[in-house]
Amino acid sequence: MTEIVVHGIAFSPYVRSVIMALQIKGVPYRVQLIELGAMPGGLGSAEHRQLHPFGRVPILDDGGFRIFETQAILRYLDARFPQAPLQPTEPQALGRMCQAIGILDCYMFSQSIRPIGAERVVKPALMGAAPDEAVVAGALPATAICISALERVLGSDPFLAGEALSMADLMIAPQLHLLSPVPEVRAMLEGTRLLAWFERMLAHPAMAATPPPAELGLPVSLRQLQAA
Ligand SMILES: N[C@@H](CCC(=O)N[C@@H](CS)C(=O)NCC(=O)O)C(=O)O
Repeated sequence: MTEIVVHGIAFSPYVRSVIMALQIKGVPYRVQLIELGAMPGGLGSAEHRQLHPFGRVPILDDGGFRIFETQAILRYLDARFPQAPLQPTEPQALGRMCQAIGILDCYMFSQSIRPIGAERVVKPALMGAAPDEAVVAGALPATAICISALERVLGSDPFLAGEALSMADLMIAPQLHLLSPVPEVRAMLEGTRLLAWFERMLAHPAMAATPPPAELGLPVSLRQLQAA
């Protein structure tokens, strides 16, 4: 088999989604970390942009075939390694999966995860810098809309697309994990079915096997989340 390489940065929830999929499918892989900072080969450098023209991660390299955009990577992996399928075939389940991924990619990442995650989690933990609270406050209304939209997609099922784990769960759970230490987000999740889903996802072997860097201080269980 050709070597599968995931190019990424350590705390990226999108990169984690790809690694989780590879683990669930039992496919061997190697992670190639892209350094943070202005250096040759670093995030956003000319070398990085040769792999990803928008300077983002993850990028998957399968024996020279390169692909970026997490949901494209996951669909590619699902076709390439059909064991443990990650996409439902039933029309409504498929629609729900795609809708949840659309909520993340079109609204939630840019309007909620990126600003709040950067200010309240990444900046203080990795750079020792104080959060810009105006940025956080500005992102909270969109966060509430995203959580309520995902709650509606989930309904009363165990997973976002219905009875079975899908790409949508692998994409949303690591993102929510990044925001889970944020008190305002925890308050929004309180009493929701999405919180029960998140607890199930935190206990999933692929989540447990891909912990974010310890410096971020993310909870590993709901109990730890509630105690924080
Ligand atoms: N739509 C892209 C989003 C990827 C993305 O934004 N990744 C973040 C890390 S979670 C990133 O590369 N951030 C680096 C930056 O913004 O400079 C995907 O699905 O892969």
